[in-house]
Amino acid sequence: MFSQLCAQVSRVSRMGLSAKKIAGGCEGTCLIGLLISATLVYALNLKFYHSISKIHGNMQNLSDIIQQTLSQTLSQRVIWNELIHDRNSNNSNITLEQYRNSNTLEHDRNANNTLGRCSWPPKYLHGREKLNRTVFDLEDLNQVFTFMKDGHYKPTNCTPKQSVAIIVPYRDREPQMKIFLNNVIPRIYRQQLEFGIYIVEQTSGVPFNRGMLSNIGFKEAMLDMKYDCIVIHDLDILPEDDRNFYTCDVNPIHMAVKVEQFKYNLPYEGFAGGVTTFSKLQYEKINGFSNQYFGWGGEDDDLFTRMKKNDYSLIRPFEEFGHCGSVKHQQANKKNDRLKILKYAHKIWQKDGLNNLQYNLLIKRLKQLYVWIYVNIDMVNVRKSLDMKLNK
Ligand SMILES: *[C@@H]1O[C@H](CO)[C@@H](O)[C@H](O)[C@H]1NC(C)=O
Ligand SMILES: *[C@@H]1O[C@H](CO)[C@@H](O)[C@H](O)[C@H]1NC(C)=O
Ligand SMILES: *[C@@H]1O[C@H](CO)[C@@H](O)[C@H](O)[C@H]1NC(C)=O
Ligand SMILES: *[C@@H]1O[C@H](CO)[C@@H](O)[C@H](O)[C@H]1NC(C)=O
Ligand SMILES: CC(=O)N[C@H]1CO[C@H](CO)[C@@H](O)[C@@H]1O
Repeated sequence: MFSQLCAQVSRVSRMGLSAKKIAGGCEGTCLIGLLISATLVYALNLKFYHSISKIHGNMQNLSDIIQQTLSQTLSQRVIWNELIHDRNSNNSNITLEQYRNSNTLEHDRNANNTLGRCSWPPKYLHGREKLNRTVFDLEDLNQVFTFMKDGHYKPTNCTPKQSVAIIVPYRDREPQMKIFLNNVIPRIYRQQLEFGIYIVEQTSGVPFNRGMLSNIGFKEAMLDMKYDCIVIHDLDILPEDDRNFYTCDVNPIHMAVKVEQFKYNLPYEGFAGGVTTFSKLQYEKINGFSNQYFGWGGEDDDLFTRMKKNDYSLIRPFEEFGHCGSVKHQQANKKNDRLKILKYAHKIWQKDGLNNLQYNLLIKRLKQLYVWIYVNIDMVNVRKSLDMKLNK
């Protein structure tokens, strides 16, 4: 039954693609043919959705998704089919389950909203663009991004596909932060998503703890609103292409696939650093990041272990558009005990992470372009809890 449906999906997407090719040199009677094939594409989609809703009878009523499908223009349909097609082309053959869930996520959000959905994929994208590396004052950036308020933006004339919390672990990199804001904000804005930006800053003293700051950002963002999706975002690795969508799927998504500092390549298959997205549920299931990694590195490899333990795979659906610029700063000191802790990653993940997170929130302040969170982390205490777990 499932393979039958799979075949149907791929037939639909193939038809979508061929319809586009035909449209190129088409006039007169040919248009009638085109109309017929368009109707066929819709009919097949309709049948497809109906089959799914029959299988998952106890899931949501999909009828308004079908309505939405029907009301989209043919050209949008074709683009969407291409997108699905792209995802399939390389490693990830999108499963029915994935396809269904990415729709129901939208469905839930929009259950009783009177605004129409924002078009998806978004209409006014720029594609790949070099980073804007000029450092502007925050006051100037405030004047540019007047649509931002309290570190938050929501499209006003349509319902966004998802609401996304961008979490940025931070310490002592002010110029990079300004470049970050000036590049990331317009790209997410063009994707017509609802988003909040959280700059989570650690006080000076003990070594930087990217994992723990991410967990804190997650907790604090979810206190503000029920975000669908959380993006853990390095300050110095910035997407150069707005077709790399800041969204979540049924698996965590790795966005920083082709990073400038690695000559626009993936350094290794399990690389989970840079920019990674999780649904709220996924982040909670893997128990967030480990809190134990102080100093450079380790936490992202540990994260990969957590995903595998929960049968998630880290997917790269927008790999083709995954170019990211690196914004240089001084090299961090890479000497620490991360390798020792990594050995225990598979043993302690359930006891160390979101569920034993303790921090001292000093400041949480809404600025125009971001929410500033300033925290103190007590390294001795955090490590104590690790010792107890290892000795058990
Ligand atoms: C689904 O919703 C439509 C329109 O709201 C309604 O007509 C239909 O009866 C619903 N179907 C189910 C199975 O609830
Ligand atoms: C995708 O899945 C279909 C149906 O299961 C299978 O026939 C096909 O070979 C798969 N394609 C790839 C690239 O894995
Ligand atoms: C949907 O509408 C109902 C009734 O107007 C309201 O109580 C509920 O909060 C709304 N749900 C969402 C998710 O906005
Ligand atoms: C760089 O950013 C500033 C501020 O957003 C903008 O005014 C300017 O046009 C950008 N420069 C380029 C070359 O895009
Ligand atoms: C992003 C990426 O690796 N895309 C590749 C997917 O597979 C096709 C065909 O094998 C390649 O041409 C793409 O470069």
